[in-house]
Amino acid sequence: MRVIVGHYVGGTSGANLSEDVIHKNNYAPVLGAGEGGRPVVLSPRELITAKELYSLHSYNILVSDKISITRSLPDVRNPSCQSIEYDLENLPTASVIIVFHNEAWSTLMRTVMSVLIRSPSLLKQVILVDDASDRKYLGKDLDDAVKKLDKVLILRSPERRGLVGARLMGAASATGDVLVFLDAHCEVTKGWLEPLLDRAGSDDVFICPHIDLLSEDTLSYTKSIDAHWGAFSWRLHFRWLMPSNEVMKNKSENPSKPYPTPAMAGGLFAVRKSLFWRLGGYDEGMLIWGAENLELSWRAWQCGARVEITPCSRVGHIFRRRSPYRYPGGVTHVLSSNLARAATVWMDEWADFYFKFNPSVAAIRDSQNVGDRVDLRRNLKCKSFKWYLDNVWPQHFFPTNERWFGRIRNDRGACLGVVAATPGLGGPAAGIDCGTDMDIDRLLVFTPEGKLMADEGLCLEQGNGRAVWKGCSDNGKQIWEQKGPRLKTKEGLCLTLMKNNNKESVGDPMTAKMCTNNVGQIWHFERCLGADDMYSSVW
Ligand code: UD2
Ligand code: MN
Repeated sequence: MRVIVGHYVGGTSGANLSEDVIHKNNYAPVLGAGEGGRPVVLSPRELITAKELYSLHSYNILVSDKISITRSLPDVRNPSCQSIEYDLENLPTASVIIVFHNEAWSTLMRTVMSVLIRSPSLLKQVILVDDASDRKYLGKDLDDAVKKLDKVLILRSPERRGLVGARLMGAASATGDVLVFLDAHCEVTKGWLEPLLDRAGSDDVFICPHIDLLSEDTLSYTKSIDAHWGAFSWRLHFRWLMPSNEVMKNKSENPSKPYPTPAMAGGLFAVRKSLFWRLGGYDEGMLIWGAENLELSWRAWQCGARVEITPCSRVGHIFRRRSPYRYPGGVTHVLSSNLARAATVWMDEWADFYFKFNPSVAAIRDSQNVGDRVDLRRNLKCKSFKWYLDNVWPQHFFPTNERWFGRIRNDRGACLGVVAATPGLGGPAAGIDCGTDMDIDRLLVFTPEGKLMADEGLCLEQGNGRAVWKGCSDNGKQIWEQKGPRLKTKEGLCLTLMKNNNKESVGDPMTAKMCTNNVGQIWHFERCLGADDMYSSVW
């Protein structure tokens, strides 16, 4: 299973719908609907309406409006979590901060109510930050509803600040010891807060809950895969990946223990307020959406703190395929400038790598003023990105100065690379068009131990019959030895591009076979980026 966080398309926010539809709150709970986290199934007629309304929020609003804002949810925690007793007297207090822009009423209120119902008295306040929503139902109606709720307050930003600006606004007025951030379309489950506060109390960690799935179509609550941690691709897109073997081993021995993650998804985490501010809050130069999660993760790790996930805190989140709201300035500009800022400040020589292969982001780099963030890094005496890769994410698939990096071209024309499909999904290996040597999809990392790595953490593996691209692992079938122009498996077989009579052999299958004088076994190694290039940066 793959969970998608992040989408690089700006929405229309219901542009084709009538004002009346856009501004009205249609929350009308149906008895029993969605209880226990079960899916809500619509009639064929309702499905048509739901489809029409989809662009408003990029989830099924008709379903959400039928589910009580105080619905029950399953307890999906591991039994070893359920039996932990926390010393509530000695845990810090919490301010929960929920920022939103044009969220649906029922979804937003269900987020708030789930927190109120399922948190111990350590919950000091829930701060809603309205990031310049223009929906009528989020105006006075919301004020009135909030006034009736103990501990809940609402802050309004008249201008659109983006999620970073809105979260900073919430954090600045928080009175609890720990800041707990949530997206506005979440539902927390039993016992969610205690493990977060227990860990956040230690003052050196950003602690994330285990994020479960609220279906965008039915709002059913589904457990997400246990074995995941957060990282990112060469294009700096956030990805869930298999954790290291060491983490997997610790998880099976001690399923309730928090474990480290190279990066956080971004929306859901707790941190001691003092640590949040000491490490520089957020980069205020970041617009609307995106990249702040990577920036914060790198900053935390490089500046002496940690990022972890606690499997005992379970929170459901609606992952959406596309972003429903507008991006003032355009989605590309917004994302590129955020990514440029994060990479420039934290990635050292890997920023050069990133900018080289993402020229549109590089073009925006010079217009970014990151002087104060560079000062922050210096003042906090933060470690290098190399330290981060070596120590926090040694399984990473980025090029380094010890790793060969480039394009591998078969003598018959085609290149070695992953056929474009769902990112990270892999599949049978075949010859691909060689494109240009600036094309990230044709570039491979060849590690000293013999792994052939592509972007998205895929490694070339000799499967049963065919060579395949699979998630990198310790499997010996992912080890290749370069012998002159040949790539050999441990058994001494040669990687062969089979003849299938495709043009330039693009699309032809690959497998490891007896070594012969077959030209399909001859590979040309075209080096792209050498150690010198990696270390040419300003740092
Ligand atoms: C993920 C994170 C999200 C954020 C994002 C990268 C999770 C579950 N979600 O994407 O929190 O880190 O990656 O930036 O980890 N919002 C505003 N103003 C805006 C735009 C958004 O207040 O201009 C709010 C929005 O209403 C929501 C929150 O920010 O409550 C996050 O936005 P999202 O849900 O679109 O992000 P998501 O979950 O796709
Ligand atoms: Mn979200």
